[in-house]
Formats: sequence, structure tokens, C-alpha cells
Amino acid sequence: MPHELPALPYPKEALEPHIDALTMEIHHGRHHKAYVDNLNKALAGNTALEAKALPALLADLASVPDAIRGPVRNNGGGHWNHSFFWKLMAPNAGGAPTGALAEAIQRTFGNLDDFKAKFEAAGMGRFGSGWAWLLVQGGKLEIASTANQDNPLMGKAVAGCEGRPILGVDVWEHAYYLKYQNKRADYLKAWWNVVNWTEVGNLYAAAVK
Ligand code: MN3
Repeated sequence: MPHELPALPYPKEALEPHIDALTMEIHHGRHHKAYVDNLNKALAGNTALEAKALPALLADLASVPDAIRGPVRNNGGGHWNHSFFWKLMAPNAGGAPTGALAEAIQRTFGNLDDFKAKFEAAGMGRFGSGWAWLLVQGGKLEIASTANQDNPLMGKAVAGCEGRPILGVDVWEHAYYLKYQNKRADYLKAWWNVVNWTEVGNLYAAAVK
């Protein structure tokens, strides 16, 4: 099987009380695992596509045969998005970005609080299921949101936005319902307490290099 479920980079209870252990266990062990399994199932027998790295596969969905394009988009997107998402969080994290990323946020959004408000609004504004993103496009920071498991790697024609994601939050109900029920706004506010700004800063540095 070409694609594998990555281990969580911390124990499932490590993000308590902001993200509860049962949510992490189900989100990683069942939802993310299902994306990986279904991606492998969709690609089975197509050795050229099986050998392709996931970002390259998502960046060129047009080259995927019609019969499996939908499953590859949904499950390949789901696999990439969640692998990315786990690394953006850490225990004892939160706080504020530093260095070049902090300066870019200030330059683009005025200050960190205004950035957070706009990012939360992108998450709140996504009807149904999807993601909110902070991405680098043409050297500049942008906030975007995508539906379902789409992401900016898929390009504007598919996902409605493009660029290199440096932060992303899952606003599917499965990401927060057990603890926050229908209160997506409360989840998004609490989520800042687990954001791994060191990782986000590294992704920013790589994206503007
Ligand atoms: Mn999810």
C-alpha cells in the first residue's frame, strides 16, 4: 500500500483540555485512517499513480482518470490535510508567532488579534464541512477556505484558492462535535491554544525562500 497513516506526533490526550482525547482518537484512528484506506483502494492497480507523491497527485487531479478522480480528490485531500493538521498542533503550544512570520502577519493583517478574527471568520463562513487556511501565494500571506477535503495544493480551478498552506484548521463537525457540539466558534477560539507556531514559522520560512 503506497499511502500510510502517520502516527500522531503526541499522545491523543496531549491537547486536552482544548481538544479532547476521544475526539483525537476517532479523528485520527478512524476518519484519517479511512481517507488513507480509501485513497489506496481508489489507486489500486494504477502503478503510475500509486508511485506519485501525494502533493504531486493533488496538484494534477486533471491527470487522474475520471472514474477515480472524485475518490482521489476527497480521500487524497483528506489524507494530506490531516497529516498536515496534526503537525500544526502541539501540547503546551499556542501563544504568538515570532520572527519573520510575526512581522508578515503584522504587515498583512495589522496585528495578531485581527489575523485570528479573520481566520476564525473564514472557518465560520465555510457552510457545512471544510477547512480554513493561511497560505503563502506570490510571497504574500492570504486567508482562504475550502469545501470538504479540498486544499490549496489542488489549485484555484479545483479548490477556489491556491498557494502553499502554512496553517489550516479542520472545521468538519467530526473535529469538534464531541466537546463543542454545534459551537464551532468556541472550538476555533480554543484551537489557538494548541497551535504550534514554531512549525508554522518553519513552513512560512520555507514558503518564502
Ligand atoms: Mn477531519
